[in-house]
Amino acid sequence: MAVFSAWNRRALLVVGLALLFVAAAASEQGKELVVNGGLEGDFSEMKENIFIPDGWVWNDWGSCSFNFTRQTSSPHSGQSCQRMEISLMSGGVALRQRQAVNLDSSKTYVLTGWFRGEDTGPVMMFVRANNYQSLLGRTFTPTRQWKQVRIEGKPTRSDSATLYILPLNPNQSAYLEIDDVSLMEKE
Ligand SMILES: [Ca+2]
Repeated sequence: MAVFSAWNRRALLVVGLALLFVAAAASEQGKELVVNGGLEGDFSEMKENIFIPDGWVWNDWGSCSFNFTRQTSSPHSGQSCQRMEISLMSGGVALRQRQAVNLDSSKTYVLTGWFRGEDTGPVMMFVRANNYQSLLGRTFTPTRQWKQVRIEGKPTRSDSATLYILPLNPNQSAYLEIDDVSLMEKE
């Protein structure tokens, strides 16, 4: 019995330590620059068939057809994520943060997001300066399962910049779902 309870205590300690490591991995240390990265709360109807939550807006250009909706079916976390349905003829559409942030080229940033989708083609997640130059980011191709994209690095220069998520060349009837977006300035 004494042996059993000693083993039990050790098992509890191991589980406790493992949970500590999980918690450390889940929350990167630093200053979060994304507003409502979880895409939670009320989604406002900004235009017909365009529902977007606080902190975010959209941009579109050229000739394309799309809608933005609140997806509540198995979001990556919380109650909701952002769904984009796109059929482009020419031009493009992006989800972006409403507010620009100031990036410092002497600091390291971690940009992460969770994505799933179909027929999106390559998607770019990046932080863009006012002159359209990308300061930090990369392209990736989502699958139908949630997958995290993580980029760590220093911006190419110090500037005010805005976070964009942009399908570069979606096929007809593409959809993209977005959740848990973060831009962390490391300490
Ligand atoms: Ca969420």
